[in-house]
Amino acid sequence: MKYKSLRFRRQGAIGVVLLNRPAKRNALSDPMVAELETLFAALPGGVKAVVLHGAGKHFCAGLDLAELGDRSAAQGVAHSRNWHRIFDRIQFGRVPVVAVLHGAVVGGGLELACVAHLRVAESNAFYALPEGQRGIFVGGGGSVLLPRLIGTARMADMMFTGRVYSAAEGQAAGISTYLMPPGKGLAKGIELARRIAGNAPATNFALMHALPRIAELGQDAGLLMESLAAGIAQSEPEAKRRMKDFLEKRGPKVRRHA
Ligand code: 1HE
Repeated sequence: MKYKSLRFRRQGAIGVVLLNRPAKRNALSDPMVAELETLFAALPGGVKAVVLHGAGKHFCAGLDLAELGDRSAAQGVAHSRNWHRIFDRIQFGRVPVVAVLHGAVVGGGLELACVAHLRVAESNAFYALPEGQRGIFVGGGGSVLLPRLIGTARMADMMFTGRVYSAAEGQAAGISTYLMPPGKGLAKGIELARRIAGNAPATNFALMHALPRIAELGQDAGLLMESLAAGIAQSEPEAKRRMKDFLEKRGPKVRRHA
């Protein structure tokens, strides 16, 4: 499939998706968001994890402000709901997504990063929610997902004051969980995606679909749902094989990283 604002390539079981509108800092236009929907819906069956990154000096400048125009309240709601639907399909899709962040990760770009399942940041990344200064509000799921990563107080600060977080601050606050030197993020993202793609499918499914829901439940329902996910995963032949491999000294031990 040919895309105007995206590029897709395969590296074995890994799909690499590039936001490819560098002249506009990968700003998310309506057609580009629609392409994201098409691409994620059409992922080849053999793809088991995706790496998402941006072309040029920035990951993504957020909403394409040139399209904001003269929308009515109802049109604004519809636009936001369209992003929700598409971003939801990525978050609760078929395969885990590793976002590799560099340069500007702002507004809707940060919201897109939030739907990924893992975030690798290069040390030149920076995070902001300029919506606060532009007189608007987040509309791509940021108010739901970002507080889960960094807390409501930090998100409110970003919007109230225009505060920009550096990559190191973003790592400390919980936006990213890997911090790499400039230019090294993609290789790290692919390495992590390969590791994820090697997991048992039932484990990845539970991590994508059960864990975020369990985290929103009370203890009672949460523990029950955990038991259901655990029971299903351990009953899979794949889990039994992995357990047997360990007991028969073929499976990997847990090792501390050097
Ligand atoms: C854009 C956009 C954009 C760049 N929409 N065209 N997002 C923002 O408020 C962020 C606005 N952008 C910036 O602050 C800066 O562009 C960056 C820090 C991201 C990058 O700076 P820089 O110096 O590398 O690039 P530039 O010179 O500012 O921009 C290069 C071109 O990209 C320029 O167009 P040109 O035709 O004059 O070359 C810019 O106009 C264009 N460009 N960002 C449209 N965002 C679901 S709700 C989500 C709500 C939001 O995301 S609001 C936050 C929007």
